[in-house]
Amino acid sequence: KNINVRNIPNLERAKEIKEGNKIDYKSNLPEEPAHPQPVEVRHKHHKDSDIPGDRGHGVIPPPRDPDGLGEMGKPVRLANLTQIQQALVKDGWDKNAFNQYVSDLISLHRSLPDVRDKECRDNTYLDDLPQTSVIVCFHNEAWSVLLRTVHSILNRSPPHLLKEVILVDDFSDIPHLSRQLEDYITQYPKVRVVRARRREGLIRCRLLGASVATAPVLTYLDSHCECTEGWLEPLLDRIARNFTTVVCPVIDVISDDTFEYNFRDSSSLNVGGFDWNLQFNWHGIPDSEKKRRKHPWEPVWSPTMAGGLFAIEKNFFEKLGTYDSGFDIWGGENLELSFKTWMCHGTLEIVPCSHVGHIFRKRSPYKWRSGVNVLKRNSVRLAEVWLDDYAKYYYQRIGYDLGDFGDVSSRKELRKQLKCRNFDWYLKNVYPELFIPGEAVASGEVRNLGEGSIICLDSPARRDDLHKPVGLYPCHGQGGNQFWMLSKEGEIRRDEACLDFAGQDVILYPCHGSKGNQFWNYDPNNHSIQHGSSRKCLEMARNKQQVLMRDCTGSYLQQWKFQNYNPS
Ligand code: LR7
Ligand code: MN
Repeated sequence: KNINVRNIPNLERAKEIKEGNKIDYKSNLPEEPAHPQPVEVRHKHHKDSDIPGDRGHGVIPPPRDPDGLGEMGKPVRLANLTQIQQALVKDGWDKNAFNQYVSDLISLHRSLPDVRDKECRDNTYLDDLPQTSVIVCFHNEAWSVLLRTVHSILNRSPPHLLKEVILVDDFSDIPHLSRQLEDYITQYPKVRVVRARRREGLIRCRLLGASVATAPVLTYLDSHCECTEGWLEPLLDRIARNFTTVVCPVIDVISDDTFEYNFRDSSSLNVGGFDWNLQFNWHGIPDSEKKRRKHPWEPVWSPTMAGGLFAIEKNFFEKLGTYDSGFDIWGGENLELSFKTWMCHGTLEIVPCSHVGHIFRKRSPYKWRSGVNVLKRNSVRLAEVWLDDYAKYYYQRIGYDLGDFGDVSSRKELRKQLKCRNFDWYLKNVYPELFIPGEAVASGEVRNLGEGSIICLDSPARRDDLHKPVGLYPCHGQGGNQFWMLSKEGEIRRDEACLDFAGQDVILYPCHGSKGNQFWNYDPNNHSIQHGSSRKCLEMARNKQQVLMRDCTGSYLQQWKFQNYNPS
């Protein structure tokens, strides 16, 4: 029987797949890639009770040397490497964007310290917690990193709560992830491998995992994580109390270089946000949340999730329409699920008693798709469906060039059927801290009128880019790093970064909202940008490379033009 994949909602489709109906994937390729068809790898089956060890999930882990490399999450620093070793280190970095050579030296079963707040250990969770399927998607992940993820799940999850670990291979093409992986996991009856038949990207891979999962709760992890003691119970407890709660662990940092495990203690906890490039970012806990909670170890409401590490009740996930399966490769799905959770009557929380480490990388090591801006396409789909009128602030950032983003009518229909609240409600009630560009007095590029009027203020403004002098670059008209806003409060800002002058360079600094060094006065008639406290004017250096602060003279080098100026 041929099924028209386009018309089957994700759920139904998953059922069809399970019931063994063949979907002719190639000849019926939908415009919007449908829920993919899995190939399940069969392996010989043990009964759980036959095998001791690994906390009852499989064979006994090899004896651990307490002084072994990386044990207790300690950093591994190598010295005096031979030339061959150095070449191997470099190769590991090139292939993975982390130090695979170091990872390979560390036990797959390494120990981690238990640094949860004391209350987390004493905390009594419900007796009848639901079971979970842990789903780990991977594309060309390093062996030791992937298997350490798996063992940290097996070693540190209560057996009665862990139904299965589903490894979803997103069409990897490195050999160890095929036969060797299958052979290896036969020792662990709870671990299954499912393979995508073509490169799906992480979003459809997760849907593939969900379609074969058998437990009532889905727990997703990236393929380079390590779970700490007691990570699972507090997550499942929140869902058991309210199935519309979506929960994230605290994400600790595993160093990409030394594999040191760095705990984030509950006093420095962050929640998730986003900016108008529709990029996820972290924030301190807002005051309203500090007040609502009585203890630092209590769950925190979070406007968004990072995306990779969370647990959700399977039926609730399905009710929310899972993910937009038109999202390709990477990105956007975390905001989609976050917005949906809040707007469609759920709650999104970070649970301080649950800690899972993740290797944060500085670049994406694998191939994306050629010829398309995948992230932009995903983000436009997201904006079209969920942002209502606020979509324009994202479009402003991409120069109103939406490109071909496919068909989103079924996603809009889903939103209507769920009777979700609108985005305005979300911003006002869930994320009131977010700066809304609509309230800006001026926006767009800031062009200097000296030296031929071709130079614009230009700086990246993400967290890691702050504290650096603001730059200049030929105006390109594409928004991005040349998009600035003048707020009613006199800040020149992009998202949470503000132009700040403390007597030396004009730098970008986190906006503090109390004027001072971040207060600027733009005069649309003589085009000057005068600094509040120093009374100096912003000037372009003659070399067109630097921004200076000088006494105000009215020279062309001190004249700037905001693209849009609309005081009201
Ligand atoms: O085509 C792909 N197929 C895959 O199976 C691309 C990726 N993947 C797998 C990959 O092997 C990994 O396990 O998907 C997972 C996520 O990919 P990463 O690790 O390259 O992503 P990331 O950690 O840089 O990105 C974060 O944002 C993504 C947005 O789509 C996902 O939501 C990731 O899960 C998410 N990671 C986290 O939330 C961990 C904390 C990072 C932060 C902040
Ligand atoms: Mn990751």
